[in-house]
Amino acid sequence: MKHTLVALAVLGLGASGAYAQEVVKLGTAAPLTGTQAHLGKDIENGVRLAIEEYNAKGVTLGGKKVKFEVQAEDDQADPKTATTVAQRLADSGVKGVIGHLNSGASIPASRIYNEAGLPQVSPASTNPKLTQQGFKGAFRTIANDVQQGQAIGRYAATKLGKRIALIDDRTAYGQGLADEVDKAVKAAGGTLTGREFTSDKATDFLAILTRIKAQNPDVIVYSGMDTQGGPMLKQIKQLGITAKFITGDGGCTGEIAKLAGDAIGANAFCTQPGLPLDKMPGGKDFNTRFKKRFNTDVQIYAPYSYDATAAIIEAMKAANSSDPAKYGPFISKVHFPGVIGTVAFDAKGDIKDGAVTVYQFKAGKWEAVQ
Ligand code: ABU
Repeated sequence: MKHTLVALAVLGLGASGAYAQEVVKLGTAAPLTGTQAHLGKDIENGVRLAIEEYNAKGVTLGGKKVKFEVQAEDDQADPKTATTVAQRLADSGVKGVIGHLNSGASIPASRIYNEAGLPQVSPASTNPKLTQQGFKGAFRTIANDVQQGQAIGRYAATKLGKRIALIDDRTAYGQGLADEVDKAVKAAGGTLTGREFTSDKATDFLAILTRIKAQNPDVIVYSGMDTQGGPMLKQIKQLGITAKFITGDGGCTGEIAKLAGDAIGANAFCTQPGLPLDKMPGGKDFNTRFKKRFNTDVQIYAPYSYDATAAIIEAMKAANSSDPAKYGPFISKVHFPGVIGTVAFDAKGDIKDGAVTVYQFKAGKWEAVQ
């Protein structure tokens, strides 16, 4: 039943007569509504662009021309909803999943994909646990938070100041990254003045920022998403705190600047696990095609979701099959020039040679500084 729904043979007319074209459905899941919808849509658009370009080039599997289609699901950045949409994707017979955005969604969903035998490639979830659970089908095209946490902690303690206050949003991403930053700050000779918590729904940070102000840190490290980071920067300014501010990829967006308004400046830094878009081998050309197709800028994750989709399709081509049981083992063997660089995975399913870039907010935008 599952297979007849998805591996639906449709009749088309080619130059030489009738041919059977098989529809291969891929799933993608991310927050498509709510405060993180701009990032979720970025992921979905990357998937759509990849699929449209593969369809235009033409892919033949098992002797049949295939047409890729996308089933996009909204997980609302919520762990429970993520498991519901993961089950829906598995039940509707998609052949692989690109997603989710949030580690707190990807990790619980990964259990369902694993049970269904469905490969999952996340373009954004950076909590190390995703690929440490022993699930053969779990991959990511973005460096993880061990690498990112080390970069933030080391940069903060060696370039921005020794006394560091940490805030995290208690999500799998926020807490996990903050734990890595904590270790890296200490390893680099810095001191934690305090560690505060908020949530990924909060808008008022005055109480925790007042406590942080009393600690007089050189740097505030915020481990969470841009929707909280923007208002937090405003409240940092409101309280007259002059500490430098650094955040990870969840806050390393144009959106945080929009939300912060004039409260963001050269005191603000962020990191992204990957190269800047214009330094990615395929970045400039990707940016042009993406803007032409969607009339919007890349937020952050679209190149990673484009390459995640490509990894699945390249594995299908290598296996000459869209059957997850047949092509799944080929994902770990892919090695191709993607937008982000060479796409190849280590034994756990993490992208090989993942880089981390540090940015500073200068002249109205994020500029790579390291
Ligand atoms: N990597 C930052 C945002 C996504 C996550 O939760 O991992």
